[in-house]
Amino acid sequence: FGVPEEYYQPMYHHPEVKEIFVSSNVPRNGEQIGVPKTGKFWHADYSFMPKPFSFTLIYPQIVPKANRGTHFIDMGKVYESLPESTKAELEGAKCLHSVRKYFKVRPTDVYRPISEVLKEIETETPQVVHPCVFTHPITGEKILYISDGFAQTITDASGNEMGEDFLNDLLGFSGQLDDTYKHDFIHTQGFGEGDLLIWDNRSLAHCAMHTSQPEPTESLRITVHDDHEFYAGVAHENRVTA
Ligand code: 7UC
Ligand code: FE
Repeated sequence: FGVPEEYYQPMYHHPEVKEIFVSSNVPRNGEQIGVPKTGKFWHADYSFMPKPFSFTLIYPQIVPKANRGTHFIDMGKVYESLPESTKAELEGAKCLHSVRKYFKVRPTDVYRPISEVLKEIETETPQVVHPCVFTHPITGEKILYISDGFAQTITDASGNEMGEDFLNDLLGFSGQLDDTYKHDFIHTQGFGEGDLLIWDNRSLAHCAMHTSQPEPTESLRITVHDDHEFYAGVAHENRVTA
């Protein structure tokens, strides 16, 4: 599928294979492996990074009885369904992405001043800018590349902020603000033991299901870059420093 990229934070790494990202609430030999409750919000993996990856592969190891699955939204279909007037407004628009809203406090952050942690997030993962809409290099379809988890602000083609409402309206239209998860754009994909989930991280936004009652769950994840640019011109100076 492509070249694996290891997650930027070691606390997510599998102890033996660093390219594997572990989502788990099941200690092994009394030790936490990876991070519990990852990805429980709408996002596209690594959209807060200069070069997001093409595919995500998830291999569940311990499957909970309830809430087994992941919600998906095809953001290509969402773009296609937008009114022509909105498509016109999105022409040349850009979106800032950041991990700040869902950055997980690390065990080593305990007793650190929150201001210092926040500063570190901005230094290590400064906001990045991606086009609001890009063309999928393989399918040729246009993708609305925004998410509730990582999208911060949208600016129009002349660089003017388009306001919170514009972003929220787009997110609402896409189904990402529907907390019943029944929106027409939402597809919920279940999985069982032995399944391997593979998805296109360019066109699909996703949201992990996690039980509110703590049930044991563990899954392994690999993310890869394929032979194509994520979108034409990606990562040419798209890091934004304050
Ligand atoms: O802990 C998590 O939910 C991980 C998230 C902040 N990032 C996943 C990714 O690949 O973008
Ligand atoms: Fe994810």
